[in-house]
Amino acid sequence: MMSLIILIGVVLILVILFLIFRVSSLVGIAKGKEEEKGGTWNKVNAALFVVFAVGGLIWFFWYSYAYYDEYTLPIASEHGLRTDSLFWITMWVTVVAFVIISIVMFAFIYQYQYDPKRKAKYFPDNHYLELTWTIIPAIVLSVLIFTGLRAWNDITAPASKDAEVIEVIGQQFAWTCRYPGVKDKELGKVHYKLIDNVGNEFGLDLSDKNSFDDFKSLELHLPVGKEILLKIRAKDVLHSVFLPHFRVKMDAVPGMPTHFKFKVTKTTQEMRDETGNPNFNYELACTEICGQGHFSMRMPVVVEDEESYERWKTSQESWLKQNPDYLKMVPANLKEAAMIKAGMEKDPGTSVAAVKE
Ligand SMILES: [Cu+2]
Repeated sequence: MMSLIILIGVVLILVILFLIFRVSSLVGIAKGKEEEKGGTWNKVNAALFVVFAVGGLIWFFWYSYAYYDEYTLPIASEHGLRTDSLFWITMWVTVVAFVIISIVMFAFIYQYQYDPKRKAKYFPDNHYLELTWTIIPAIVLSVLIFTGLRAWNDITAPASKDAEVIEVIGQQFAWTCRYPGVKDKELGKVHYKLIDNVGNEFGLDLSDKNSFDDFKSLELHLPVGKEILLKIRAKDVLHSVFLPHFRVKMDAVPGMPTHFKFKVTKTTQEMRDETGNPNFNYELACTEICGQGHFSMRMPVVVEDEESYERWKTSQESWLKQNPDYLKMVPANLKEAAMIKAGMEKDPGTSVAAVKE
């Protein structure tokens, strides 16, 4: 209701301003002031344009410099250095173009303000001028695009064999991670039809023996200095994995798995020391508006040295151990292997045969 009243107020003020403008110009015409078009107001307007240009440029440079830390984040990945340098090259090229165009544009506005004594000059075309403003931007843009493409090809090249594979799954409104487990280091197969609302949130296929030691995590743990391959999928709508400090951004698309490989260069602790913020934490945020709870879709990220990372992985319980009911979905001949791999303590009273029931 309040916003409606404000809207009506704004519309009324605009109507009043328009009417005042109309009335004053009609009065001007009635008084026969037409010939005064080139009078003081033109000079004032031209001067105001120059003031705007100079003030705007000063404000632009001051803001860019003073708030630099607010709109840039420290980098903690290998490819991030490359994409950031590409970003800044593009930025400088566009800033130079922006400044030149702004100065020329406003200088022309001032220079060619209305003058009753001046006659417009007819200037059909100039091939040199046209070639210049076509070829120079074409070369600059081609260089920018091709260096960018080369970087993108390297970033999206297949991950090496010993990359650490981790799966990230998006759903309204949370992220879940699945690790391949310490015994086989391979993610088990999944199928969307196996997803249920009781426990099998991954759609884990328990006839695949790689799935026995997979474990779930609500925190993304990453080893520093090692190649990581994030396998990304979504269960409902579009989401997007965004790890701003690692310059990683990849959509999570239902029905179309995506991935991103990268190497983190600083542990959480190193970043805390660098930023001087003892509470600093990396985060994974959803960067695709995915519904009402989108804002809450974030996950803490912990980057540690490889030793602590391996220790953390070993301390995690396998998904199968946490959901022992699903043992019945394991084929009979694999049950024993499954229990050993999942780290399930065998009850002295229950033999493997009993579990088979
Ligand atoms: Cu989302």
